[in-house]
Amino acid sequence: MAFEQATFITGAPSLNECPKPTLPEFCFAGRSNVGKSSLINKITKKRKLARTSNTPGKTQQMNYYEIKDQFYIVDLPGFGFARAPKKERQRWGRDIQTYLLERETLQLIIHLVDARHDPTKLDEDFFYWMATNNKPFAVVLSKADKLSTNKLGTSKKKIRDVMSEMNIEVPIIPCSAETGMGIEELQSLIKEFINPSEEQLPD
Ligand SMILES: Nc1nc2c(ncn2[C@@H]2O[C@H](COP(=O)(O)OP(=O)(O)O)[C@@H](O)[C@H]2O)c(=O)[nH]1
Ligand SMILES: [Mg+2]
Repeated sequence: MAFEQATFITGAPSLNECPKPTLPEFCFAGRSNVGKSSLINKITKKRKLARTSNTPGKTQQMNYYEIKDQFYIVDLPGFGFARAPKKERQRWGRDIQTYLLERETLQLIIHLVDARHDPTKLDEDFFYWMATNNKPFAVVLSKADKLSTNKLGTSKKKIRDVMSEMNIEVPIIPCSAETGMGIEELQSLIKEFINPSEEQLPD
C-alpha cells in the first residue's frame, strides 16, 4: 500500500463540511502539540503535508488527507487549544464527539499521548469514553525518541495499567516522527482496519 500517495483534501471547519463518507477513515486525536501532524507526515513520507494546511491560531478544523482512492487520514484539532475562544472550544468538543460517535466510515481512532508524560485525566476520560462507546482505538506514545528504552517501557506499562483498570485492551505503539520508530507497526495496524463492509463501498 502506497501511504506516500497522500494529498490534502480539505480542512473542514464543521462536521457537515467533511467529505462524503465514501472511503474508510482513520483519525489522529490528542492534545495540541503532542505530534499528530508530524506523525501523519512521517507515515506518508511527506514532510510538509500536514503542516502546510494547518495555520496555528486559525479556526480549528479537521484536516482531511486522502491516500489515493483507498482511505482518509484525518488530523483532528487538539484538545486544550489555548487560542480558541471558549464558545468555539465547546462547539468543537461537541462536534468532535459527534464525529467520533457517528462517522460511519471511521475505522480506527489513533490517540496520541506524549511518551514523556503520564496520561492526563482528559486522556483517561477519552479512553473510557471510547471503550464504553465500543469505538476501536489505539494509543500512540509519541516522541518516543526522547526517552531511553527503559523509560519507554515504564511509560507503556503506565498506560497499560490505566487501561487494564478499566478493562480495556488496545494496541499501544511507541512512535517517533524523528527516527521512524513504530511507523511500520502503525501502518500495519491501519492496513488491518481497512476493511469496509459491503454497504460502505463506493458504487
Ligand atoms: N523529538 C520529537 N519531536 C517531535 C516528534 N513529533 C513531533 N515533534 C515536535 O513536537 C512539536 C509539535 O508537533 P506537531 O506535529 O505540530 O503536533 P500537533 O499539534 O499534535 O499536530 C513540533 O515542534 C514537532 O517538531 C517526535 O516524534 N520526536
Ligand atoms: Mg497539528
